[in-house]
Amino acid sequence: MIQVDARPGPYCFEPASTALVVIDMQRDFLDPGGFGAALGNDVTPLRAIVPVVADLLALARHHGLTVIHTRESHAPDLSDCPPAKHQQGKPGLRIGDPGPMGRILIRGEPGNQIVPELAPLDGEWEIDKPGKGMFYATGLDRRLRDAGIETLLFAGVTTEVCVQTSMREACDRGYRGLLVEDATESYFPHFKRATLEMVVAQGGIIGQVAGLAALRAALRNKEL
Ligand code: TIU
Repeated sequence: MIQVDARPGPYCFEPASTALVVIDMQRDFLDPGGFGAALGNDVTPLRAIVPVVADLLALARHHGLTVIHTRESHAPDLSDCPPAKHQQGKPGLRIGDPGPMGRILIRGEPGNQIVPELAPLDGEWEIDKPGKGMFYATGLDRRLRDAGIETLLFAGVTTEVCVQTSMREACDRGYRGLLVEDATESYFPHFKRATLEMVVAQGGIIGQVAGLAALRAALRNKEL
């Protein structure tokens, strides 16, 4: 059993029953001209975590964890995008509209690809999700159960939207989650800080938090 020095207490997991979930590290959110920028955000802080997420991916791959990549995406005919979601955001910059990287948040468009530095490898799971949470309309719960996955390490963007939603959904379904705090980012630093506090408050009400260094140290101890 691996034991990570986490907050608010130790986080224990077995690599064989653990998946790393990298949420939505796609150009739509990280590159200028994408959905995140279209919403009025500075994408620079999100770009900055790419090397950390790459290191986390390398660590997970080295230790044989299941690796899952998600993309927030919709069908070209928007049949999986409810009007309420379509109307969110700034007027005139909607999901499905043409942008510099193709249609915004549409499956298969250049902007919908995971950034090349974090590209999925053969055999890793790629989950296209029409919601903010990774369980809604994806069939992921069944797949995780079939694979014997019980614990989930979370990384990606944005901390308070898709990452936190997915972590809460996971908690409700009986998975124990660890948020890797330097491998997640928000357009709003205070939202990230608040999310980390929310996760660990009340005895870890929806999961736990640790940095990549603590995770690495725990895995290294296992090898000694
Ligand atoms: N806008 C924002 O902060 N996030 C999203 O719309 N999607 C994700 O978090 N992936």
